[in-house]
Amino acid sequence: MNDSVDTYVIVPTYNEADNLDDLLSQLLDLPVSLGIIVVDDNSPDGTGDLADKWAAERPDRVHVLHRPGKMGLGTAYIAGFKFGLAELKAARLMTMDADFSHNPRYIPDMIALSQQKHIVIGSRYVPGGGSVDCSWKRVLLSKGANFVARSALGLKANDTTAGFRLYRREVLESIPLNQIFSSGYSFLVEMLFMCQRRGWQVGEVPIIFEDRRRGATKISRSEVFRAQYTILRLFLRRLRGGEPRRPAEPVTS
Ligand SMILES: Nc1nc2c(ncn2[C@@H]2O[C@H](COP(=O)(O)OP(=O)(O)O)[C@@H](O)[C@H]2O)c(=O)[nH]1
Ligand SMILES: [Mg+2]
Repeated sequence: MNDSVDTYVIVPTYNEADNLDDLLSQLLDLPVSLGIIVVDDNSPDGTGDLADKWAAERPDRVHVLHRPGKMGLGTAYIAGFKFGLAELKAARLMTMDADFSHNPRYIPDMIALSQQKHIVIGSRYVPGGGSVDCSWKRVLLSKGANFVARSALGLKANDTTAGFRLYRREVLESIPLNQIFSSGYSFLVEMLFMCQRRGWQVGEVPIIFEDRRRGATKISRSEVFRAQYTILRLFLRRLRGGEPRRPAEPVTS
């Protein structure tokens, strides 16, 4: 472990062999020192082997978690959070897609804002943010999910479904990660719901979201269905007031 690294980026991968080399080299070239945790679900295209080569060359910076099969994006994030907190003693853990939808160039600004906010979202829906090259279906899906999450759950962030995030350590330590029921994409909404309920402060850095450069999306129709179920479940929990509600926490560094 490299003592000067206290921020780790979790990159969940399933068939991202065409993207991984470029992504890891861009991340390691950033003017901030970062570690990387690749969480690969035994990708048939060999992404896990590629990640192992990076870990062998840069053991101080690149870590790989291998899981036996495709188990969902949410559980991949959780595996990365647990490893980052327990084994790497991370002060901040970030999440991003491997497909360049989330451009590494925004990371320094996200880290800077984490001095004032507990959670930082790389956000499409704040001034200066947006999406390019995305199909209308994709934009509609994202905006629709975001609208529903905000109105049904009372989420205050502008971009509630973004997977490009930074969490300070104390945020992740406050969340019962084993109790999160979403295994897939709706994990993002569930996590934000729990964070907001605990009074953690959320900041947003504008990003331009680009459609993936290579490879195929893993969002399926059943995934969309499960996300609707998640929002319904959380909505009912909100009505029952089941989550602890705490006043806004100050940021202490
Ligand atoms: N480890 C793991 N990664 C996944 C899984 N599903 C998606 N991913 C990764 O999560 C990120 C987001 O998935 P992607 O297909 O780009 O979703 P989209 O951008 O919303 O279409 C990518 O880096 C995927 O490779 C999964 O089940 N396990
Ligand atoms: Mg993507």
